[in-house]
Amino acid sequence: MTTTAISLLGVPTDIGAGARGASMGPEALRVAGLQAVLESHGLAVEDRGNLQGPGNPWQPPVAGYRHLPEVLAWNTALHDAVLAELRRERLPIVLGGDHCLGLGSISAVARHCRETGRTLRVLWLDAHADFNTAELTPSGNIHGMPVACLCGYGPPTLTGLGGHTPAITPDAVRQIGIRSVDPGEKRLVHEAGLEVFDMRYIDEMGMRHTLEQALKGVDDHTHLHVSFDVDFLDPEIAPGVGTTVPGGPTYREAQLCMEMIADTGRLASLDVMELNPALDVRNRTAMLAVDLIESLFGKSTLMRKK
Ligand code: 6HN
Ligand code: MN
Ligand code: MN
Ligand code: MN
Repeated sequence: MTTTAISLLGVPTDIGAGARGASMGPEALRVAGLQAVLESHGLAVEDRGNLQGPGNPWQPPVAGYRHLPEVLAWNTALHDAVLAELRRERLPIVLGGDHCLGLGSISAVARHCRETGRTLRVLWLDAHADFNTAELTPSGNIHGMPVACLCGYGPPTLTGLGGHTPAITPDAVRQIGIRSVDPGEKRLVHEAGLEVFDMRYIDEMGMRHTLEQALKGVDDHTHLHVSFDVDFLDPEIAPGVGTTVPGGPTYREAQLCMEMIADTGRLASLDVMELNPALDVRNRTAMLAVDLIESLFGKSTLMRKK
């Protein structure tokens, strides 16, 4: 059974990013018609508005972290908001905001899974592995660190956000679309045993096989969480992000990815991250994101017999 009561949670911050502007992401997704599109598929959607948190002081990193106290404040607020929605049996869609917010979102999802005896599967759709630590990061930007923090590599304030350290183990995660990993980060990804379907894998095996592998083992007890970093998409079709990397999935590949996730019927929470309207062209990337989210919630060209 899929939960169809949806809550939109806007988190207007770029506190973990290296470019300003993802703070405008929630509004751009609203302007692109996200709520109406979901409602057109019979889903009940409530927009909870935006969470609040500290402004972006735009400071250099301190001991390997940029804006650590502010990142903690935003993620604590998000953790609490996501957990509240899940406990009411609603499906939260987090409108980012930069990807440091994956930490608050997924630590709440992991906590809810522990409370309800579900198995968590996280699909991390991204150009980047987001598996840096203070020692490994080339930038100090915490949006490059959330998966590592969730797996217990990071400062105790962040790794313990959901009341349990680590929040998740690497075997809960499947990364898809990866094509930019820093040298030290690469070592840690291997050491941790993270399962990564990088672009080379997708090129060779195709998106269909990739998703079949990434979804293997998903069953009636699975809580499926999708963390969709919009820079997952090829920058030719999705220019509105701060950290573009060439060679991402095409429109058709991305659609198939979303449709195959929808087919599981297990999607129970979603992040839409890193959309940066300051870098977009006439809200095109936001509209593309909404189009793909529509597929994630079951839009398909023709009715399909199950
Ligand atoms: N994102 N690996 C780079 C860094 O600075 O750590 C880029 C991270 C990008 C993070 O897109 O969510
Ligand atoms: Mn639940
Ligand atoms: Mn990311
Ligand atoms: Mn990314």
